[in-house]
Amino acid sequence: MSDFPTFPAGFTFGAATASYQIEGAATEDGRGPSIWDTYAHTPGRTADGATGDVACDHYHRYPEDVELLRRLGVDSYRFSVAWPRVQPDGRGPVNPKGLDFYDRLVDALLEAGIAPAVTLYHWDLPQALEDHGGWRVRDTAERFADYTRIVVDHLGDRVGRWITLNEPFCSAFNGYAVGRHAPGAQEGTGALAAAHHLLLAHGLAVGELRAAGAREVGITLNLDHIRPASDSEADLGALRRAEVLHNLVWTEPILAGRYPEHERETWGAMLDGSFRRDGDLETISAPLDFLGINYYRPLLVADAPHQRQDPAARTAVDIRVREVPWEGVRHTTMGWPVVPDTFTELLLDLTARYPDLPPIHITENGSAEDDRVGADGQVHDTDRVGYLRDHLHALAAAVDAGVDVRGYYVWSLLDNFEWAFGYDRRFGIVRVDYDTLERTPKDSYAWYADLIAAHRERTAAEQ
Ligand code: GBH
Repeated sequence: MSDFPTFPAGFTFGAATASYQIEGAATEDGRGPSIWDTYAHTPGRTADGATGDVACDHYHRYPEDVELLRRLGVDSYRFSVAWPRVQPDGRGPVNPKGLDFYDRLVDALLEAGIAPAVTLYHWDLPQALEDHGGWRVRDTAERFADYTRIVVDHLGDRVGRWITLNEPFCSAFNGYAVGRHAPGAQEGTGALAAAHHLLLAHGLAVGELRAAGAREVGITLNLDHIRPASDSEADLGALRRAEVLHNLVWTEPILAGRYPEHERETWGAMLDGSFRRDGDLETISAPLDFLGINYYRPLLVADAPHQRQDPAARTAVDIRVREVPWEGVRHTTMGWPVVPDTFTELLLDLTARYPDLPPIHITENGSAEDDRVGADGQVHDTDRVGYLRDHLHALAAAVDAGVDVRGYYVWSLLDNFEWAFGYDRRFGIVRVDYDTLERTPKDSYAWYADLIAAHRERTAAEQ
């Protein structure tokens, strides 16, 4: 009991998921294909050829999942809407059956006393839009604004919290430069254009959400706490380049209305690119009610040679940086080092850099662990409990130091489709048996439920 961190009254506790990772029902009720259907069905792209065709079958089992949330005691549930369910071609006609599903889900949540927090885009771009250039082209940002209007017109009477994009870093750079996410491209300027158009899509969507009277509007970024492998000039240079790639390309336009001016050699296209138009940065920097942050692990970086000799062949992530292993700490099954203090430091650094930062919601935090079902049929995931406990303590330390954090969403409610890793990595606080689709709450679920209950009891007593 005493190892529970404490948070201010009114703090939001939640759990998060994303459409393609849990829904399944990939061809049902008029859903169109997304870039992740295409990617996952391409041989060699995902572990064991895993796809989201069935996933957790949440599309059919959502009542059971809402009941799990209710028993957990969360204030809020963060899920994403699949664009290709709502607009199968990414433009034009609306698919009413797709909207119906989110209607049922939102109503079930409200019935259970849980506030829905909707992410409008968690990586499942309609394939039809990718066929016309995807995020490389400006039209996709404009189509996203149309789609946003459709969803907010439909759900805005019942949904208060809106997140435009989840981790545009991943969409732009994993998708169009590293190639380990859909659509699997490895490009230079194409990936930088994608980054800009994602930012623009965010800004245009904020405008639509405001026009519809949305209560709370934000975006979710995966920001990193990055350290140099040494204090050599070369490694400090690598640190500066990595900080632009991971953090500043996103925070500078959104929070300060500008692109980072340094490291011009690497990022000049963001400043001068033909894909930019006057007024874009103004759109992108529209004020937000909150900033969502996903945090998992710190990065250690060192100077490195370019991956490709020919400058014309270089991708946008070929920035002479290599990741160095973080020694002397535990690593999760993602291979990620567990260093909870870096969570506090990230939040303090961010607040120091942007004094006018909007309130923060931690929209994801959690760990993939080597879960085993014990002889008693239960999952005693002590490593995950330790990870959550230590990161919540680190978060409470940031709050105590004055960082304005309003909420925390654990990733994830359920074991699910972990992108290129397929079903091989388990992040859930509820186990999913992928043969029977049976759900079994893990020890971490019980621990999180107890933490929430203790918070309620303590803050009620304070009143
Ligand atoms: C978040 O991404 C996502 O929002 C969430 O969907 C995801 O499940 C969760 O974290 C856990 O990863 O497939 O080889 O490119 C955080 C960034 C994206 C980093 C997926 C790891 C997998 C490596 N993660 N990536 S690969």
